[in-house]
Amino acid sequence: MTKYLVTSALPYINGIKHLGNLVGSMLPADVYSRFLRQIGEDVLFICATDEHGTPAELAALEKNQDVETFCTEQHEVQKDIYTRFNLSFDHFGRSSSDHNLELTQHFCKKLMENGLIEERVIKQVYSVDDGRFLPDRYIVGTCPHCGYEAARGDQCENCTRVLDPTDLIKPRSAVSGSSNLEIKDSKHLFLKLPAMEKDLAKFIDEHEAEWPVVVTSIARKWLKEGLRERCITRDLKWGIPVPCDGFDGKVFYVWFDAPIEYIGATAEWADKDKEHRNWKDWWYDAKDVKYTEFMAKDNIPFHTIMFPATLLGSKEPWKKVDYIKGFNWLTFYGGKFSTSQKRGIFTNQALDEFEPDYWRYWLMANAPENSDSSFTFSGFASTINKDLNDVLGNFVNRVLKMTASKLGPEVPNKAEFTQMDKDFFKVLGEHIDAYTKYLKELEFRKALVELRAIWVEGNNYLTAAAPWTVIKEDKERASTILNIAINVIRLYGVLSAPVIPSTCARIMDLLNIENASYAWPEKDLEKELSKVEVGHKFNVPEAPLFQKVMDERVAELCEKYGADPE
Ligand code: B3M
Ligand code: ZN
Repeated sequence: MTKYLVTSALPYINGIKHLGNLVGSMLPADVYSRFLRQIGEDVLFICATDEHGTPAELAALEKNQDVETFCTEQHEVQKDIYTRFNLSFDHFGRSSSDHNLELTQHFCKKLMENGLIEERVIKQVYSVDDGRFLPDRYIVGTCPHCGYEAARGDQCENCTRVLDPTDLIKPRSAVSGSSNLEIKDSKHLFLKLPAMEKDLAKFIDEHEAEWPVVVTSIARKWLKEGLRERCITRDLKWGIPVPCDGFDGKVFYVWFDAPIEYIGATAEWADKDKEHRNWKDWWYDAKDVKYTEFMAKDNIPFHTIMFPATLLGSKEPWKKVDYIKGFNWLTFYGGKFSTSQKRGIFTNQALDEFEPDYWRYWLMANAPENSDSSFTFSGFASTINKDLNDVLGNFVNRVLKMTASKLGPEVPNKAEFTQMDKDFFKVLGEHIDAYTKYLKELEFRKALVELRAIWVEGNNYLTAAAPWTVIKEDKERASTILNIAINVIRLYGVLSAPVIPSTCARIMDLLNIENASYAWPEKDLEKELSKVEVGHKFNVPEAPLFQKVMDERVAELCEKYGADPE
């Protein structure tokens, strides 16, 4: 049997992520993992915080914390947010784990043995007052092209020109502001990507037909522009030490060790139950594993070129990715989410405003799959009101309340199904097939169109069958209709669970089903729709499943989160 390994790009530790980060990796990976579990597959869903590198060091400095304490704290902060979003990771690890250290050093040794790493001496800027080397982007100065005074050593934000730190006029440290800078020689390791060009091209070729265009086009672009040797070490204290002579005080580049943490986190997961779990089953010579990665487009080069180069270059049988689901950007009113400018909505704020399922539904229905998509509060409100409230929420509420008031709070009797019922089962079945197919293909927007259609069909059936009128003359027929409708509610609870799991748990509570099974529906819908049996007691809803988001609320939110109302 195939086993499914699912990883989401690792959220960086330096701060709380915004909604775009969530929809670009972790959330769709969760929807997919939940779906796979519901169809009965063996799934391992892995994520972790990405903790090394200069941004982590500087964020710690800003908070007056040592970087380890900072990372430990921030890991918990992020983990808590993802738990509240109902992300069902099998393990949420840390790239600063011992396993990652061991594995990263292992890969470095293997690459060296295979002649794929070379040492070079390069010139680095050293800040005497900070007592540290400074990466290009932490050297600021005046742009020689436009005169902007806070240009960074890698690029001028004002005129967008790419710069070299030595281009800057009056260069100074972005950490302390000190201009006491020196250029020093420093020895580093370079990964010889050009030597692996053929293998990498072959790897991309093998997947070209299957992977999304956003993924293959970015990989192709890198290959076409010609691969260069890449420096995989840094003059930093915080990170994984380089296990080579003469490299004291140097660590691996964060992008070298971060993807290895997918393996490291799997080992952390296995440690929790050593008797039954073996991380190598998922990663080493693991021919029965189908491995899917989720990420936003800026991470694609590292996952199509850099990480495969590490794995291929080891010449060991490491599991390589089978499918990459890449995402475009989610924008905030067409512009960038920005922490510093307080534009956009961050994951912790999102949870303060609405239940997680409101976000999960909107984000998946509008996932930036084939192009960027834009978040607006009015668009959000309209989706919540129309889809969740008017369609799904209303169906559940109407059926349970009507049944309780007309026939009592038990599932009513059913007689023979009519042609109308059978026609309903048929369309429902068609939409379920399409929904299932799109989820398997990771076409989330299309899947959500089908999910909504599944909910709409229930409402259409109810309107056409009109049990509230029928009951006046034919109680038996009205009972049958409501029996079907209650069973449809359970079916919705199962089908919607990958996307809106807490709502589905509430649906199962309303139906008074203990330890509900979320097993994906069988082909035979008539059988599926008789699972809530005649006479079963259900609970009458006290409040609707969803609350509408009104215009005044939209205006408030726009004000609060720096949106320009349309
Ligand atoms: N941490 C994503 C980012 O911060 C990066 C992903 C690593 S995946 C191995 O842009
Ligand atoms: Zn400039």
